[in-house]
Amino acid sequence: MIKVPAWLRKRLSRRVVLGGGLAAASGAAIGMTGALAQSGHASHAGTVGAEAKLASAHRGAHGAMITVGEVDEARNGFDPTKLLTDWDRGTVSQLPDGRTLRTFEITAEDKEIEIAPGIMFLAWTYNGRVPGPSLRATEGERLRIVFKNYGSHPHSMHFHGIHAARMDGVPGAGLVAPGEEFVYEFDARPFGCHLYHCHALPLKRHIHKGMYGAFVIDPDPTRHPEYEAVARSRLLGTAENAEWQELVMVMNAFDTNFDGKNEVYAVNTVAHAYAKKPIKILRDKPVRVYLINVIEFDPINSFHLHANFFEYFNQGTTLTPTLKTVDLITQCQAERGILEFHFTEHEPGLYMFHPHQSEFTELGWVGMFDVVETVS
Ligand SMILES: [Cu+2]
Repeated sequence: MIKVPAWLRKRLSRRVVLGGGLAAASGAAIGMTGALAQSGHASHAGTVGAEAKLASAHRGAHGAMITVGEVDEARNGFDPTKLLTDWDRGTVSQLPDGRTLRTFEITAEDKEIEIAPGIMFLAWTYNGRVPGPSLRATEGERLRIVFKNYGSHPHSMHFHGIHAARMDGVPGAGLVAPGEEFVYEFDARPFGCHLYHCHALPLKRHIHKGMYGAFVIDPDPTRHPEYEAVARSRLLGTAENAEWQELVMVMNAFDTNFDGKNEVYAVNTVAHAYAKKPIKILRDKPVRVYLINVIEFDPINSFHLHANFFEYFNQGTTLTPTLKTVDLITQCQAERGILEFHFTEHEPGLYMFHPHQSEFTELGWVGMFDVVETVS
């Protein structure tokens, strides 16, 4: 196999993506995949074989409709694989009445990010990443979010949760001018899989520029005696929770030419990230996905899991499933929920997940679970 030097690999990959289109790049893609596999360029050496297999599978399944080349994760400052499990738990202290006060510090910043190989997007970010940090708290805590706007436009943080009108993060109630600061404070409730986003106007522009993130409130088991075991399994830090493989997936999209339509779709921003680097799943451990849809311009998004079915907790606000034994759910903007499934009885291998809007898949939103035997 011919070894392609790194500089040429980079130039080639960008040229084919930008100039030739994805389908026309199939020949180059085959060559590139070989080069990547041989050079061990992937950050996880163990996934190289899986990537090569996957690239091959994709050429068959989607006619090479997959991005070619790599996104510079170091320059972006975030790695889609790490985003899956990267929870921001803030800092914790105790209030005089004994309750827990959890404090998060968030800044708004303008930042150019790479959303597909060679495709840059001038984003507005929370803490320099898209999606913003995945905030995680426990039901009943007092939350304090210190928000500083270092961006070039007014921004806010509007939380999907229960709070006072003056904490709503809308114009007149927590909209923050550039260089200013605001402190949002409210109780963490109800438990569930929520989100926060900027509520400055025009709303669809501020959201789609990258100003959104997961906001998960774990149930307090002592408040749910009838489902205490389930609540404990949802509570980060417990032994019961450690039995699960939890992933946060924010379905997003980008209008790169300001025509009111999206050109690139993804989970956690980078097109085809989890198709190229499948998500490792230990076969014996159940999986819980916190799934949030924030795409603008398209009225609906969906999540379909191949070769398996799952239970679904709409908005995560119940401890019993709201849908049982489904392999597809739909979400409109800001809709979200929790998926629970397992591969215990499956043979190891690559299991695909994607929306059932095929166009979204071809434009970046498709991934793979790499189910492996549990390593003892
Ligand atoms: Cu904004």
